[in-house]
Amino acid sequence: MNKLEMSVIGVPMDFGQNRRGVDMGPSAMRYAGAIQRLEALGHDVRDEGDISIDQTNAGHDTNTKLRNLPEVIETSTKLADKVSEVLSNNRFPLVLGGDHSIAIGTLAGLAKNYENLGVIWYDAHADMNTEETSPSGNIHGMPLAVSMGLGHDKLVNIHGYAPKVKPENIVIIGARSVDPGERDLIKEKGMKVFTMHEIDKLGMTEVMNQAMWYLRDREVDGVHLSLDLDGLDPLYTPGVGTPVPGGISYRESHLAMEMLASSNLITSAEFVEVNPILDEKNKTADVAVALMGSLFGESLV
Ligand code: 6HN
Ligand code: MN
Ligand code: MN
Ligand code: MN
Repeated sequence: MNKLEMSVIGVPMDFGQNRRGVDMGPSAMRYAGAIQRLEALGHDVRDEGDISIDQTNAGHDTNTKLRNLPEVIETSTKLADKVSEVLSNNRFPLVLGGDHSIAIGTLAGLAKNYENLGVIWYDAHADMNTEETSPSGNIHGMPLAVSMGLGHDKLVNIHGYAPKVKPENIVIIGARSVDPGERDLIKEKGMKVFTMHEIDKLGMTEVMNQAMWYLRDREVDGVHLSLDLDGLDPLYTPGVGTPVPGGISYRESHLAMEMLASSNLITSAEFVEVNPILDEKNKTADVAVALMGSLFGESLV
């Protein structure tokens, strides 16, 4: 693959859900050697450090079911600023989470610079809830809906415009825990979803080929990979807050990343939901970093 000028942005965020610890995800992935792994592949890697997150005002009442709404708005805005800055320096943004609510900020920063952005959402979940449909009030279950323009006004309008992504430019891969309201939305918008059923039936090679051709046919001008580590089976990535059995295997995930690498389609990426407190000896961060290796050009021989 092409040598990239990359900027790594850490987002130590755990306000998008109710289990502490996922804010240590960026450290865990750095500890697992993320920067060195990418440098060894010949990329020019700049570690931009972490977005600063105010921990002091957590948990105040906001008159809404949305947990920690002000903190999520503030962090999303800062992250969107940072991602736009990285893009304006012609660098490839690689975002390390943090819970999946950070995708609201990542996509807000990206969408300004792309007119027809494509998104690959690698996840056990659809993350398409709204305040009305959410069973939990956790904003990490909402970033795709928000980015399509559905949800709380202030989340939807980060950076002053909406929507960030068109539903028909999104491909979900690995879904196996989808709430009723999310199902309705997927049907209503006619979205492209490869559930575990399709992965079992078609195999990962065919799923990835179909996903990539689908996005090329949409004539996207960039593709963001948002990889939630709970997309994999918890056997391989136990350190996540919302594990769902019956997930994508380690090798299927590497294959998917390798296919993306040789396609040169991906223009930004994020790795989210690594929670070292729930992990077994940093296993999940190790897997995240190994997948980064494959996504950015490592080969087996
Ligand atoms: N994630 N659908 C559930 C909810 O609370 O909305 C789980 C969401 C999980 C979100 O893993 O990024
Ligand atoms: Mn914290
Ligand atoms: Mn998930
Ligand atoms: Mn997710």
